[in-house]
Order: sequence, then structure tokens, then C-alpha cells
Amino acid sequence: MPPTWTGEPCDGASGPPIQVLDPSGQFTADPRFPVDLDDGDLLGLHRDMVLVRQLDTTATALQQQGELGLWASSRGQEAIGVGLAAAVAPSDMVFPSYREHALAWCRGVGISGILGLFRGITNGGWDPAAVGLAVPSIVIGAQVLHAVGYAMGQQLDGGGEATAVVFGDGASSQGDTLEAMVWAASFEAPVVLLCINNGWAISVPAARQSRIPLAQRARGFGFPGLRVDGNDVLAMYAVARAALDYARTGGPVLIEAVTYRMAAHTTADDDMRYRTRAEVDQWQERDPISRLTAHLVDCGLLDDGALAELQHESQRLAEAVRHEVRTMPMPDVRTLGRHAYASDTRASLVPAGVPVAPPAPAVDSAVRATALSAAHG
Ligand SMILES: Cc1ncc(C[n+]2csc(CCOP(=O)(O)OP(=O)(O)O)c2C)c(N)n1
Ligand SMILES: [Mg+2]
Repeated sequence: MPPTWTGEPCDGASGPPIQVLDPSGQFTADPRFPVDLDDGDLLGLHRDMVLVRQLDTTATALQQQGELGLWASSRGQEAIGVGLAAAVAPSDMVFPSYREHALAWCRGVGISGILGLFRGITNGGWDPAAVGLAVPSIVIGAQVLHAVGYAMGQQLDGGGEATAVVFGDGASSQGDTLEAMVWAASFEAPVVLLCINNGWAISVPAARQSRIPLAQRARGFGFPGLRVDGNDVLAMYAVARAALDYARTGGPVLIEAVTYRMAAHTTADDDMRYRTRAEVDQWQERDPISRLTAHLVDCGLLDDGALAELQHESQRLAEAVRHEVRTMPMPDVRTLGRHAYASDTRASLVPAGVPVAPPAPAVDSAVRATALSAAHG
């Protein structure tokens, strides 16, 4: 069934977020945003959320053991990436920030791709063209500009493809984000702007970013805004799907996904310096995984046996993550600048006609150790 939402600004932009699955797992259909998924799809969404939660928990532990330089947890936000990934077509393009491990997982980026950046062995992590997902943007809001430019290219190509871009409540105040929205509106770019309002931008509460719900900002730019429960994977899927379908011909849509950052900003942050345990605990009751589990158990799609099997699969993933992280090969240092320029860096910096010396030969670690000990006596 195609979505029946036709782009009118959503009444829910100021009221409660759009929700089809309540925290107890009770399903109530919203005719504007049909959930056209079969039983296998529903189980797939559940499995992805469980596995991404495991990957996140394991990565957090690995950082504490010194195996990763840093980790930005997506705990509690799994429904957003998993729901969006189910809604985008394979040929659509997605631009993430640094917390969208669920999106990367679902787009087919492997363990090393997701964790390599956090181990410090890559500047990016994967080939964006191969998986339809740009590399993470740590520069807050920059990816919104990239996404709108990309969407304008898709529009010129005329293939009916769309772009989705994910950014945070903090990024919503960034000049890059707001300028990108002006361009998206002026050129009716086929782009869905998904703002994850997880309550915090490091230690700054979301209330400091805007006096009105962020979804209402869309009206000022002249495009529709929707506010959705970001802990409800079915609503996330249905709203993202409807927004993408609209964007392909109608231009930009802003979605505000209301959720909560369950962990500290990163493993380098102590969130108890600026928020209370009671606030975090309150959100535990709205966990995106347990509500889908409850729903699938109610529908008879999941039973104890299936849940135990999923638990085993998740343990196997944890083992694979530990192994892959510890055995990631160190890159050759000379590849550091690779991909920064279209052509060889040194050649492009030297005036025409001046001969360029061949690249320095590889120095293996034994040679380097001997040279160093000779130099230091
Ligand atoms: C341009 C820029 N300014 C500041 C920072 C430092 N910084 C890193 S994360 C962050 C907060 C972002 O909050 P939000 O957009 O809500 O995303 P969240 O971390 O909650 O997912 C800031 C200010 C940065 N990385 N880039
Ligand atoms: Mg935030």
C-alpha cells in the first residue's frame, strides 16, 4: 500500500510524535503512514537492532580495554538507522554523522569498516559508492551540505533517486545545516533531512537549540516537517518511506526523530556531570528493542527458542568484533594522504616541467628500528 501522506505539514509537528508502536508493544495503525512490511521484514528489523546493540556494547568494552581510541555509542537510537535503512532504496544515497552505526550495518558496511575509524587505522572506513552511504562526518552539520549537493545532482540525472541525511539536534543550529536547507528548498532537491533529536549535544540540552519543536522549523524554509517517535522502528520506517517518496518529486522534507542518547556523548565524556541517572532511567522504559520484541512475541512471530537463537548469534557477533578489531592490519603510513586529492599530491603541487622524485621506498619496521637505534646511539 503506498503512503497516503501527500506532503501537508504534519499536525504532529507540534503535538506528540507520530507513533504506531507504543512502549508496551501495542500496535495502532496510522493510515497516513502504512507499515507495508511482511513477517520476515519485521523479524529482520528486530534482528538488526539486536545485533547493532551488541556491536555497540562490544565496541564500548573494547574502547575501555584500549583497543579503540574512542567510541560514540548509538545505544537507544537503533530504531532510527534500522528504520531509515529499510525505507531507502538501494540506489538512494545516505549521508551520516558519526553515531549511525545501525545505518552502516544495514547498508552492508562490515565490522572493520564501522570500527576502523575508531581504531584510528582509516580516515573514512568504506567506499561510499559501493554501499550508498557516505563516510561519517565528524564536522557537525557538514554532511547536510554534501547531501543537498548530491541530491541536486540526482535531480539533474533525472533517475528518480533521493538522498537522506542524518544530523543531530546540536547540528540543527549549525550554519552549514541551515544554509543547506535554503538550497534544498530553493532547488526542490530530492532530500530527506533527518534530525535525530536525542536530547543532548554533548552537555547542551536540546531545549537550548530551539524555542519550538525542531520539525516546525521546516515551515520557515517552505517544506513539510514531520515529528516521529525515534524509538518506534515501525513509525520510523513508515515516515521515512513516505518522506522519501514525497521527496523524489516534491522536494525536501524535514523529519525530527525524537529519541534519547542513552550513553555518554562518547567514551571520553562523563554525562553524570550534566544530567541525572533518573532522567536516563526514564528513557530505559521506552527502549526501541524491547517494544518490538513485545510486539513480535504478541503476534506469535517470536518465541523463547527464536530469542535464544538470536542471543547466540549476537554472542558470535561479539566474538567476531573482538577478533576483527584486534587483528586489523596497520596501514602503510604513506597512504595517509591518499584520496585527499584527485591526482598524486606531490605531482599536483610541483609546477609543470619540474621533475618529481619517485615516492620514498617502503621502510619496514625492522629497518626503521635499526635506523632509530643508530640515530639515538
Ligand atoms: C563544526 C563542529 N563544531 C563543533 C564540534 C564539536 N562537537 C562534536 S559532537 C558535538 C555535539 C553534536 O550534537 P548533536 O548534533 O546533537 O549530535 P549527537 O552527538 O547528539 O549525536 C559538538 C559540538 C564539531 N565536531 N564540529
Ligand atoms: Mg544530539
